[in-house]
Amino acid sequence: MDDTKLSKVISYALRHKPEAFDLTLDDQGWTDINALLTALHRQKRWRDVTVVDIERIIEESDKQRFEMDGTRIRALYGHSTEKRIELEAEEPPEVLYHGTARRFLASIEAKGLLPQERQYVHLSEDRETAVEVGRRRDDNPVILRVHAKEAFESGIRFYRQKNGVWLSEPVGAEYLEW
Ligand code: HQG
Repeated sequence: MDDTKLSKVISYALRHKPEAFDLTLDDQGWTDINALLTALHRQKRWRDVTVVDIERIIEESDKQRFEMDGTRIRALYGHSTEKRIELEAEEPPEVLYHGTARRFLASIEAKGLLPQERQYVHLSEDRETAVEVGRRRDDNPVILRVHAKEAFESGIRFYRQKNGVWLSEPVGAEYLEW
C-alpha cells in the first residue's frame, strides 16, 4: 500500500473536502473513522484499507498530520473547509518561524502573513522545520521570524496543535522580520 498516497487522500478528506466523502466534521474537526473507511472503500485503490493502515501512517509519518481518539479521527492542521475549526487560543513563545518562497516577500511585506486558502496561518517552533515547509515552494526559502508574543499581546490569537505546529490569525508585517 502506498502510504504517502493514503495520507494524501485522508488529508484531502479531513482538511479540504469532507463532503466529497460524505463526511461531516464536528466543530473541532473530528469525524467517525468507520465513515472515513466506508468512503475510502468506495474507491478501488482503497478497497482494502483498514484502521491498522491509518494507525501506521499516523505513527510512521515524520509529521503528525492526524489524530485518532477512540472511533474518531481528525486532521491537526491545514484545514480549508468553509466552517472554521474551533481551537483554543494560547500564549505563544516569543518567536515563531514561517518558511516561505522569496517571490511572496513583497506581498507579505505589504499585507502581512495571510492564511490564503487555509483557515489559519501556519507557523513553526523552530527554524529547521520552517526551512522544510519553505522548501516545498522554493529551494532557497526565506525564513520569517514572527514576533509572536508581541502580536499575541496586541490581540492576535495563536493556537498550538499537539504536534508542535502553531496556527494563528493573520499576522501584520510589523511583527515579521527577515
Ligand atoms: C504564503 C504543509 C503572498 C505563505 C506544510 C505560504 C505546513 C503569502 C503560502 C502546512 C502571504 C500558503 C502549511 C501574502 C502568506 N502574500 N503569499 N500576504 N501570506 N503567504 O501551504 O504555511 O505536508 O497554505 O508564506 O509543511 O506553506 O501538507 O501554507 O507559502 O505545515 O502536512 O502563502 O502545510 O504540511 O501556503 O504550509 P500553505 P504553509 P503538509
